[in-house]
Amino acid sequence: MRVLVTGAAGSLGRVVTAGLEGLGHDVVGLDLVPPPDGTTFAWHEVDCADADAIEAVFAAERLDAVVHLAGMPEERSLPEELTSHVLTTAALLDAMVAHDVPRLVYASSNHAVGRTPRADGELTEAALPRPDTYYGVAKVAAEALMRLFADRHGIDAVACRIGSFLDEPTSLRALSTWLSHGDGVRMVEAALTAPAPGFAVLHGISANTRAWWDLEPGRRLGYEPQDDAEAYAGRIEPRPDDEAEAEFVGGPFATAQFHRPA
Ligand code: 15L
Repeated sequence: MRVLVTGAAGSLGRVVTAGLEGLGHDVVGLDLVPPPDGTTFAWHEVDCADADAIEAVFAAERLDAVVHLAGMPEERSLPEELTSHVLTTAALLDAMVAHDVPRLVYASSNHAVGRTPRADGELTEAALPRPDTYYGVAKVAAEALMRLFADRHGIDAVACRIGSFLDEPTSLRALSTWLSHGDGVRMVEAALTAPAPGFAVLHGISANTRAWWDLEPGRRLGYEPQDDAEAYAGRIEPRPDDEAEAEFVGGPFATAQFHRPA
């Protein structure tokens, strides 16, 4: 597959581009910044929110799929969030329809449902939107766009509600929410290659012993995580925030200190 990866210079992007190349895909990178040293695949230095620039990339490349990882990873103002996550996704989806690119894999986030209380029990992919931040609001809206384009245009669109993509878990919460590098690649590969998923949601976490987010939606798409944060449990020091972070899906994004003006 020839796959456009947005946010290719980011922490997730670097791992995913290398992983997809290793799996035999032909990768095309896209980012606001130049390619990391040593990059050998095609690269476009483009702002994903610029629909004309995105259209030009699609006109220049023959693509089979898009992996959309670009976007600010934390909460900023509502307009910035909507630009970063919603307008970028819309620009890509429009170009996909115009150029017959049938599949989008999207780095959505647990923060789309981050205000869901842990006391509600296991988190399933059917959880209603319950964002914990404007970041989460924008992820919900991006997922809604994906669903619209799946229904209206037949695009296969997999929203990966990612937990904590880190080299290794660094907090008590991350023992539940960790997504390892290897599982991040496995997750994207499954979402790229699952037969006819339509619009689908999966939880982007590893096979963590302490996980309380349902792994079955991912398994139905062929995502079989191999790593377990428990291997690092002995290294995690308790922190005063642990209790508050355990209350909601979104952990620190859902705590009382995290309120921002729109
Ligand atoms: C995310 O979606 C964020 O981009 C990242 O900064 C972390 O907060 C992560 O979720 C998480 O929930 O650990």
